[in-house]
Amino acid sequence: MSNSVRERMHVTAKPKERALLVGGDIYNNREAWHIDDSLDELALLADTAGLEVVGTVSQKLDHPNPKTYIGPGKVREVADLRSETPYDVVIFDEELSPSQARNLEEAIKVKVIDRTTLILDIFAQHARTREGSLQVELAQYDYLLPRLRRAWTHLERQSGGGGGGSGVGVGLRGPGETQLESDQRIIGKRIALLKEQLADVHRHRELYRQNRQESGLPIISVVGYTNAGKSTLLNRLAQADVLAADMLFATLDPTTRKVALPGGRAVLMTDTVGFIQRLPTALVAAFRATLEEIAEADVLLHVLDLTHANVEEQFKTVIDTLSELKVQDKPILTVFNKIDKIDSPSDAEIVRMITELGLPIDRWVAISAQQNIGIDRLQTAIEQMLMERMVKFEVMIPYRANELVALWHERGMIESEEFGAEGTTLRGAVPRQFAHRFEPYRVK
Ligand SMILES: Nc1nc2c(ncn2[C@@H]2O[C@H](COP(=O)(O)OP(=O)(O)OP(=O)(O)O)[C@@H](O)[C@H]2O)c(=O)[nH]1
Ligand SMILES: [Mg+2]
Repeated sequence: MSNSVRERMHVTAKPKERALLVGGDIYNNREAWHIDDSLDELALLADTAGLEVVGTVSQKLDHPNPKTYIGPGKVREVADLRSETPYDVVIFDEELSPSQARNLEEAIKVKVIDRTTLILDIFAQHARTREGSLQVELAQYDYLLPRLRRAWTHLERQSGGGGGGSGVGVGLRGPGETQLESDQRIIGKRIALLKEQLADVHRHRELYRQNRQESGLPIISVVGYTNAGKSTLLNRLAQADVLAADMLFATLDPTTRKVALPGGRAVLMTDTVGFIQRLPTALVAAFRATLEEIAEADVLLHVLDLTHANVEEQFKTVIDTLSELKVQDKPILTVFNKIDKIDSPSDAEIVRMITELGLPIDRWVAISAQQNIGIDRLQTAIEQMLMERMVKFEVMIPYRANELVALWHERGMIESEEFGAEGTTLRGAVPRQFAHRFEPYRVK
């Protein structure tokens, strides 16, 4: 689990572990992604984790086989394939039960992991902050605990119980393996400790959050599918330097930056972990505190890669995830990104593309975060949405209450300002949460 181990894995030129991908095309699963798209995404995940994908196998199924997920014939086919196309690990595109994984490993005689383990592994590699690392470790242990017997028997057979041997491969980079029972006890303790430490971190975060709310600046959360361009957009707007990279889950830890809008107002903008279809429940649970920050936002920017073949599926996945987090009713501005990749990106062409998608979208803008296209329109749209969340007022504030004038300047919009004998007359709008403080001075 140490960072040095992880880092070493990336710099050495050790041959990559070879992975065979397996997916079940479940009949009747209409909500789901098309099997090929899902397997393409799994290949990207494998690639991000540093594996080399050597092949893909899929099977049409009425329902998953309770023992081995895919049918027994297919299991044999996968095992036989190994002499022709050697592989070191098999990755299933579905969450496997502990017994399914065990049966599969016995039949195929190679390490078998699932989509969830792979995602957890990528998160472990990408976590940078203490909170991020604690959350991932907790999710890994939670996921691993019921699967421990399998990990133990598997390792015992493979490397004589040392757990060393072929090194820390994907899916094994988690907790160590000594003796099963004491392991379970140790892991139980470790989970308790992690939860305590996380609670501590969250108390700090709570303080930080209070400060932020007292700063009174509007909060904008940038959400969206992984690799849509969220960090690139934040970097563009805030001249920040968040890591933006062509890989899945480049960002794990939330970053907040102050962004000045052209109208003179400042907002706080938060970039956070990207979503993905079937985000493992263990991760959602571990990252809940991080994700719950989205609930604080005044406006959500939903960044979508308009040029992605699965833009529709990605859109739905994000909306579903937002509903799970109970923030689907927040004002959302949909930001179609990467329009520089479109051949003739005339406004008409983009409107046609977006209309054709037929997504239930209220408001949107099209931009290229990377090529700096449409950023001014985006800023105007953000200002407009914030404006709608404000209350119009005309007030006469006596000089003795001058701090309210300062507050208005900082947070409100001013249409006119006149200085009279008794005080300042202001016309414009202020954010809803401050309205009660101006109410006593209303002119009309
Ligand atoms: N062509 C093009 N590429 C873009 C644009 N915006 C972002 N990208 C690229 O898309 C990839 C992902 O960008 P990120 O900003 O890391 O995406 P993200 O949404 O933060 O992704 P995660 O943090 O992994 O969830 C990077 O390679 C970016 O350079 C754009 O407007 N046009
Ligand atoms: Mg990012």
